[in-house]
Amino acid sequence: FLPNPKSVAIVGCPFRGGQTKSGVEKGPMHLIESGLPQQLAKIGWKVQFDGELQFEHILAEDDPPIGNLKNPRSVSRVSELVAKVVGEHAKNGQLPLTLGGDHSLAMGTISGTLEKYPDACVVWVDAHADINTAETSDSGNIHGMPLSFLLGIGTKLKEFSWIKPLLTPQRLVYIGLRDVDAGERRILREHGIKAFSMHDVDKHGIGRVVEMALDHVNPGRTLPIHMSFDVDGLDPSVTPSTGTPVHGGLTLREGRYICEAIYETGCLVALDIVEINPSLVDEEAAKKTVAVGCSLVRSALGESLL
Ligand code: 6HN
Ligand code: MN
Ligand code: MN
Ligand code: MN
Repeated sequence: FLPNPKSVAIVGCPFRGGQTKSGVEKGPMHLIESGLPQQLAKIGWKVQFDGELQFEHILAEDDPPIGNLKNPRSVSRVSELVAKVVGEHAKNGQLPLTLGGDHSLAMGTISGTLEKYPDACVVWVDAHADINTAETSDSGNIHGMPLSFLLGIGTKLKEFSWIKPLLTPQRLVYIGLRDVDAGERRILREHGIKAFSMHDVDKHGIGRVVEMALDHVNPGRTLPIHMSFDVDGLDPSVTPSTGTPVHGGLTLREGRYICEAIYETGCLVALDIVEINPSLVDEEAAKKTVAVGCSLVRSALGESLL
């Protein structure tokens, strides 16, 4: 499925409305300014980047909570636009690389991918399951909920009616989980969704975990893969500048290994790197987190393959 010649379209999404900490909207520009497009060109990719998407004009002026959902209209409109842009690039035969921004954007990116590849599977790397519904969420932050919308779990809201719940539970797999809310555990169990926690990584090693994850969602390695990578899946010592850090995460090598192994399948069709917040901690931490973000993308696009 990898485009030939290798062609990537960078979709910069300066959006923070899925959570409450400011700064995550600056993630994409930091990745760009630290040289990500040039780095990808250097490893053989034709890179298209026409500037970040502009969201100001579609952010809802008046966006009171719906139930406990914060900024629901803004999140919905932004991800609807992202879905269109990602879908277009996929249809053009490019690999859409979405730079976040918070993880609510994945409603858009995965919708865009499924538009072109209805049978795509999703590899979700994260400390969190991001599968709360409006009913189970304590925070009301929609970045903790994108997968419930994509799977069609929970109350349907007319504000999100553009989302086609095309993702199925058996096409989703997690790696890196270690902070899963009680309601989310229930959802994972009820829907039989496969998750590899940090406990599994410690027990089996990352090589075996990625193999088991792929055997579950993509047994013959014949289906397209959308990888959605939340940098808080890595340990906070590796990616400190992120909004919801959780100790005990993946090492840099484990993170890069996941990316390399996905690239090696030849099935990668779309990639998200989200939740880098350069305004948190300090400048050194931000630099480090951005550099790690770039390295994950390069690994997913084949840098380490000899
Ligand atoms: N993320 N489970 C928590 C919540 O608010 O629902 C944390 C979500 C974090 C989301 O990191 O993308
Ligand atoms: Mn997370
Ligand atoms: Mn939690
Ligand atoms: Mn996430």
